[in-house]
Amino acid sequence: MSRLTCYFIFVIHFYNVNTANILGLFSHTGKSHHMVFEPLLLKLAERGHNLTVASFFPAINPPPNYHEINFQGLYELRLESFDLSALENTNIFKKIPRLGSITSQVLQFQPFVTASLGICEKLTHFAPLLEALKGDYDVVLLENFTSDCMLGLLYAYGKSAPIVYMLSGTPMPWTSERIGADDNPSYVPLITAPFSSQMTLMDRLENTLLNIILKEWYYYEIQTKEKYILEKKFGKIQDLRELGKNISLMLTNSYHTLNGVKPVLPGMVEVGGLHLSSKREPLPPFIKKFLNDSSDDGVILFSFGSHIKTKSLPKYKEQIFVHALSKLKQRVIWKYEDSDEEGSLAGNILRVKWLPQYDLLRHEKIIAFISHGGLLGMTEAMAAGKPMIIIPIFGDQHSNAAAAVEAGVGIVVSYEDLNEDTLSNALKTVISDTMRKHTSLVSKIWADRDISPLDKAVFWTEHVIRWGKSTHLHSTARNLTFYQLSLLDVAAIIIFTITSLLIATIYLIYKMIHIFKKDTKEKLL
Ligand SMILES: *[C@@H]1O[C@H](CO)[C@@H](O)[C@H](O)[C@H]1NC(C)=O
Ligand SMILES: *[C@@H]1O[C@H](CO)[C@@H](O)[C@H](O)[C@H]1NC(C)=O
Ligand SMILES: *[C@@H]1O[C@H](CO)[C@@H](O)[C@H](O)[C@H]1NC(C)=O
Ligand SMILES: CC(=O)N[C@H]1CO[C@H](CO)[C@@H](O)[C@@H]1O
Repeated sequence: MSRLTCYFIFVIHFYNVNTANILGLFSHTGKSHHMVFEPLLLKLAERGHNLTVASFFPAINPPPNYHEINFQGLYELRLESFDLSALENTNIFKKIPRLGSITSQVLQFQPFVTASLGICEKLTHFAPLLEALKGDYDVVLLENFTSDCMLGLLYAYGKSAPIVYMLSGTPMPWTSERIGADDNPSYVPLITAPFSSQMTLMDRLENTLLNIILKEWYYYEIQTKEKYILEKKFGKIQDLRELGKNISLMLTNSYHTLNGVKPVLPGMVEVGGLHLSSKREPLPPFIKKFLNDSSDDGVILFSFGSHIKTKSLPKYKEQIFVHALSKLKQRVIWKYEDSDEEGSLAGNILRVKWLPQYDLLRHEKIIAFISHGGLLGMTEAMAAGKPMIIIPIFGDQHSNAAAAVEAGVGIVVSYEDLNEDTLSNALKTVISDTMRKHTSLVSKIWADRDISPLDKAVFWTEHVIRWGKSTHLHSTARNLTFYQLSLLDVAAIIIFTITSLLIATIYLIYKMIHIFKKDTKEKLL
């Protein structure tokens, strides 16, 4: 190819991508979800694309080619709203080993039904969104979590733009099958389950049952009800489960070094870490001073993230933390909303209202992280190479934690059975030299990639813009039925054939023995 052709191809290609009109639809109300995708949206804008973004979290100082539709006020935001005291006496099946685990994993999704349907109902009447849906777009970016309302809306408006699904964590039980990615429950733990990829027979039984139950739950509790809401306003629309198969690409906020190795397809791109910025902001002076004044033993960071209300921690549990932490040589910084502006210091523990988590994790004085297992915080700790104690509470946290343990960068401490001894032992391990060295090694492997996660997300989004609506990144597994995919029909034929042969052989042998016996009897007579 001549240099000139190259140049032209470059120009055409650049021009082509440069003019893309991008629609981003993010109707989830958790801030942490949006934080993952905003860097991609801003990067796409920086590359000259024309963005229209609908979300609950407007960007700060967006560029002129970044147009926003603000969902704020449509629904209550989930910021520091999760009340830990609700966990004290919930599920009545809790005491029954497997049943308790299965029911609580299904039940924890129930609040999402109300939220997703409530949002769907409001969105179908939200004029700014409906106005934006009239525009022409080259690609639509969607967050997928617990709703497919947007898919139905796009369908109702006859939008044929290709769709890029963004997952703020590892895939939900009902997402992999959309593009035909394998989620074989024998070694792919469900996002809600506390399993690593190595499961016992009973774990696999639980994992398999939940895999089936949650897919059907989603179909009947969410997709069918959302379809009903949409049809009230727009008339007949296609089945949302079918519409889900028309997406072109999935970006998942995970990376196998931290989240475990799972089968991925070309259409399932792991971009875990895309929200991390290499920029560092100066630390608040009082935190800086606290770090500076600490000894060489280092400091431990403790945060339950942006969604959990720390002060809802029952007093007796708070005391367990305080006792275990005050015995340490290390100092502790604890994110605790109910503290003074300048932090509340007691002994070696500084409680702060808010903390610049990633900046702190990268600070050389911070040696370990106590976390609830939120994926963003864990990704940050992984990037910074700091080992973690994980106290998973709900949602994907149990599986995030199990994967981190498998990777050797975390220790799980149960929230339900929290006590001073287990916590103290976990602290001892996590600040040990062995664990810190290993985590630092895994962190380097995690960071060693062909291309940065943000550039990767940009590349694949533009790939979809260039090649339009097509499913060339999917596998045909998505069109197979359950029995075809699990080869139950083939197994049936094999088992039938073998059994028939076996029966025939036994029958023949029996017959021959019979004839032989008759023969000898006749001879003897
Ligand atoms: C960019 O998007 C905005 C808002 O959706 C739209 O009004 C405008 O016409 C678009 N610009 C171009 C050049 O397509
Ligand atoms: C989904 O894709 C299939 C196959 O490409 C196509 O026949 C169908 O019309 C699409 N449905 C929608 C709603 O785009
Ligand atoms: C922290 O300590 C270093 C030297 O140990 C000193 O130069 C710096 O001014 C101190 N910063 C603060 C905020 O106390
Ligand atoms: C396409 C899609 O499923 N989008 C959904 C992703 O999750 C959010 C949060 O629940 C929904 O509101 C979106 O509609």
